[in-house]
Amino acid sequence: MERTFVMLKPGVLQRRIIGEIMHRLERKGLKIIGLKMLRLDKTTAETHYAEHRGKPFYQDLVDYTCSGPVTAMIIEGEEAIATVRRLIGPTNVKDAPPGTIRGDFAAKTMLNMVHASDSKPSADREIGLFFKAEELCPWEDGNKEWF
Ligand code: FUP
Repeated sequence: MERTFVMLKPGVLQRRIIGEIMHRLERKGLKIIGLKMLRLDKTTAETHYAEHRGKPFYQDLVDYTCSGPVTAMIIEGEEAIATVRRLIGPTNVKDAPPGTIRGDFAAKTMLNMVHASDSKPSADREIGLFFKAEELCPWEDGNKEWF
């Protein structure tokens, strides 16, 4: 079992598709074990995207991420990190095939709807940045034989 961090960016809320995106994760058989809405301050957004500091899109990215509430989730499942990344699709929305979240809903890479951790170290770091230990809600899965 693996845990990953997923953040629905402000555009998901603006477009009223939080339910649609969560539905895609759930119907794959992934488990939501942490969930909250929050508005990021600049420091948290800069920490989250620290690897991109200095790149031409960095400031716009931080500003966009702080422009409205985000929906933060911890998702659990077998190979959850890679599975969620596949459901989301490539960073560049022009490369994102139909059927992926970015392929279906995003027209601009800056506004590509969803962030998901790309590795185990990133997942651990991002879960720690966004969630306190007591905010996690692990649960037993009665349907696990199906997935
Ligand atoms: P991802 O892990 O797929 O979210 O992609 P990155 O961490 O490489 O990029 C983070 C965010 O920066 C993307 F979601 C959108 C933005 N970005 C751009 O706007 N232009 C780029 O060329 C690359 C990333």
